[in-house]
Amino acid sequence: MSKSFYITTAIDYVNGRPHLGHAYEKVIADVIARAHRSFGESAFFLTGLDEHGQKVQQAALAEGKNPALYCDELAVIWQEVAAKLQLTNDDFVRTTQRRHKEVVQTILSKLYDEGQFYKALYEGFYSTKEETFLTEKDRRPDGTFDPMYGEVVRLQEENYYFKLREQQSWLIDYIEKNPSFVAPDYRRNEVLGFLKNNVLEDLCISRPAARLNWGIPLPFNTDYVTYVWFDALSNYITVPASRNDAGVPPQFHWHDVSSESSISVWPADIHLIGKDILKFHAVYWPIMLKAMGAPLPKQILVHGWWQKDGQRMSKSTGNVVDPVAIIDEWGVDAFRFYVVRELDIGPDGNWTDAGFRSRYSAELANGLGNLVNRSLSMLKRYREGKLRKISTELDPEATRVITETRSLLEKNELQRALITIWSLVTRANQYVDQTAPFKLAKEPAQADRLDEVLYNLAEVCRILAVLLWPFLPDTSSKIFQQLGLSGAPDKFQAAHWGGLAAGHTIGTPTPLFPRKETVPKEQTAQ
Ligand code: ME8
Repeated sequence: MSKSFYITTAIDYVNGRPHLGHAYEKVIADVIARAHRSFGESAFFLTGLDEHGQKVQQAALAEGKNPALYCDELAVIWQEVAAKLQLTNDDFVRTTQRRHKEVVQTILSKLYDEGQFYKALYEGFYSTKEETFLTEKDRRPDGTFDPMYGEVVRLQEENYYFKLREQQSWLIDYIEKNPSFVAPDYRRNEVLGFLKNNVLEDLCISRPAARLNWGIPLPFNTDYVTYVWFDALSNYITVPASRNDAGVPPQFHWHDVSSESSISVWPADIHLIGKDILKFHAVYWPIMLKAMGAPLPKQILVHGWWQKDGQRMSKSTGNVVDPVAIIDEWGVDAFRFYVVRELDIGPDGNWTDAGFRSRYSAELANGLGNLVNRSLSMLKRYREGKLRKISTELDPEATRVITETRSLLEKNELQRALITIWSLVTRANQYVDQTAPFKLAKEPAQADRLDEVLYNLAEVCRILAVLLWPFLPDTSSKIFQQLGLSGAPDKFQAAHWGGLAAGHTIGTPTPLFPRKETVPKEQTAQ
């Protein structure tokens, strides 16, 4: 079995419902996975949930539920949202699954046997909220700790530590020699800066079960559970390990491997994550993998954070953007389009309802929707939906857009790919205005010219459907259907001029993005 392209997302804490940030990350990963499949590669897309640890335990307790039941209930909702976003994930990992827990324990046992861990007494500060130990260095100039750490307590306890310190120079060297290991560049520089200016503390990989029991017991001392980040990061490899993956060192394969179908995906091609969890992925994770003797992922791709109206989204402020509400009102493709078009992978972004509505109306309803609807409606009206002759007038422009889109998708430049695709939408809408088919239709001497124009428009619509497949799968399928084409627009190789044959008859045009009243709801209600 040859190795598939493998993309993962962060696995989300199940301490609430998915918000815009979670949905954004998953949509980006889905676009990348779909693009690779469209290029004819096999791709494996993994997402899932991080269910152990203090945050989840506390959230469950706050609702008076035991954590297992709490997670089971929420996992259903998260998977429904994944389906609603039209994610094409090939697996969905939950860190409470037996396959994951057992492989994590195998990893821990092997590393313990090899002397990678040691036990030591810790005395100092601990943030329960962030589940992390703090030192004097973490104090602010006024002596307090950042409020993000919540309540900070003094603690004295024995724990197991993973030796990181001795890997520091190796990791710096690795990141310097592999410039694309962390992207974008400024995130790579951030990691290198951190590694060069700090001595790496060894990582505490346990929590006493007496204090926190919602976790995976350490196989060599069940008075402890595994630190949630050691547990969570492992998901990227426990899933392949539980599915007989040849890229995973055999000693980590799950003993019950026969119960899952085989895959060949490791090492991961892309771990897509948000900027806040960079250190875990670019420092701890490579060192864990090196200790396991497993090949490192090719890239950690880091996206920025969304704000709402210029403010951090938070449950307490009540300004969290709910992707489900947006999708229910505007459709899944409107959501997918806005998040990818508005925010490049890297910088931070800002959601405003006005910005969303404006893109919906300008780019989707009046741009793409109008182009497809008027092109196909005119073909229906003037030629009973039948293409009479082939023409290549817009071929050069379409071909340029196809080539550029492919190269941008290969570089994960999704926002620029959409901008490029929209240059074809705009060009084709101008072409309608310039050629004025509604006037040509009134002049019998222009019949040939009208046939040409209608062909160019229909063919541009077909090509747009193929280019848009990774981004707007629903819309792209609808365009294909309206063009009377069978099959899915899911193969990039179909993006070449001349796919529609003379004599082909299209289906029924229907608006793709209904125009919406843009007056805010509060005002209409009065
Ligand atoms: O960190 N904008 O889980 P999580 C964009 N379980 N992205 C955002 C965001 C925002 N406003 N808020 C969160 C965890 N994210 C761990 C991950 S992986 C082995 C374990 C992103 O639910 C965040 O950056 O807090 C992260 O990539 C993902 O959502 C999950 O965050």
